[in-house]
Amino acid sequence: MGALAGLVKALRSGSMEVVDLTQPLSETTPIIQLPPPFANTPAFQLHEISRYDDRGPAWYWNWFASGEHTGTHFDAPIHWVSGRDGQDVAQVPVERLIGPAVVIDRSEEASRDPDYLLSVDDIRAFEKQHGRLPEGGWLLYRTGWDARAHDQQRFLNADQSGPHTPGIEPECARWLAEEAPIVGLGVETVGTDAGKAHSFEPAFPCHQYLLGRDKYGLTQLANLARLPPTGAVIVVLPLKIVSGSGSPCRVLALVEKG
Ligand code: 23J
Ligand code: MN
Repeated sequence: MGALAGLVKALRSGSMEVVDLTQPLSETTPIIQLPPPFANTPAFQLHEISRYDDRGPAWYWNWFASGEHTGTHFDAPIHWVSGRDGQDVAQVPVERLIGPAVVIDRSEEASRDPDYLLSVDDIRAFEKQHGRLPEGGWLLYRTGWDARAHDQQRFLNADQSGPHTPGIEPECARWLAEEAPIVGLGVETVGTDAGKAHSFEPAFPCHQYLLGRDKYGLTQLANLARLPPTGAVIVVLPLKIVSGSGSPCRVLALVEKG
């Protein structure tokens, strides 16, 4: 049996399941808030064109407005100055949008410390137990932050000193970009970088290092708790926005049931 026939059989028999890693996209989807003097992105907006009425008696349709970096979304290399000569979202090779995923779970640590940062040692410890990070694959970082995604205030978790959300140490971001065989990093938070990453050296190290190395970011993921530490395959589907720096995207995971 060929691989695709096997896939179809597994999906039909239920021995393989499709998990939606996408958060719902609406006016209330949380968006990042940058401090002055920086410009901010608008929230997602849906505008009705007609709904079986005088404007269109037999059809319902809308138009929408949205920032590229809204909700579950994809960061293309060109999003950051370190990747300014790199791919825009329409230029990303599709082979790199489907691949193996591993899940590192630090939800307990992040519930105790919202500024928790993942280190290279953490990844080495994971690799000792589960094998090396996957070639051409994705590291998905579970922090439990998906439980806050319906509430902008709790999701951004900001006080006078700025946002407090878990992330990745600068050295770990460098290591993931330069030494790990992955193509991308996925997180549950509003961006791939920690809330405090504006004060890191370099600032926003996940953006700086990964996008500067032709790697990708994936944010505001849902349902990572339903994935095994290794063995899932994800399909990442940003819109093909010509010259786009990123895009809201649908992310699906294929998981074999044990
Ligand atoms: C613009 C500036 C800073 C950041 C971001 C966007 C993101 O997190 C993003 O969505 O790419 S940190
Ligand atoms: Mn982004």
